[in-house]
Amino acid sequence: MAGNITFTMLKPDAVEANNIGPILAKMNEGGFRILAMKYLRLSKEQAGQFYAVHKERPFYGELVNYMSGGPIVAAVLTKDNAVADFRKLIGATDPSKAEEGTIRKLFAKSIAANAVHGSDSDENAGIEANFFFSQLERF
Ligand code: 3AN
Repeated sequence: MAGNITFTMLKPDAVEANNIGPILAKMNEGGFRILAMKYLRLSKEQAGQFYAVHKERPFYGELVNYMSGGPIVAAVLTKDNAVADFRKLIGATDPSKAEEGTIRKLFAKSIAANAVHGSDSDENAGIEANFFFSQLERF
């Protein structure tokens, strides 16, 4: 059965462009409620740990530098069928391929600076939420 939480980050490009408010509004309009949220800057080590699954990919170094290069917003969101519905709401990884009206189509600058992260499975949603938040920080 599909789970009801997903994990997201508003990436450094979205924060820098002052798009935290508009992007959160899109998430709310898409039916997502916020269970936990924080504003922080990842160290290189933390970004490397978060993206460890991509260690072998050619863009790993760029991704780690990028994600530790400025503040982000990390959040746990809830909705029925959260993971799949959220990935539909954010659109394709490459914003030039993202559907009209999706968050990445509206706000992302490039495949690396693509405005938001969304978990790709229920299992990873749990792992990623636990990376940033303790049980006590969720409502
Ligand atoms: P998604 O975030 O859509 O699940 P993944 O898991 O394939 O995409 O990639 C994780 C992150 O790595 C992306 N959000 C993006 O920031 C970055 N990334 C993916 N592909 C590339 C690429 N070809 N060049 C640079 N960065 C990339």
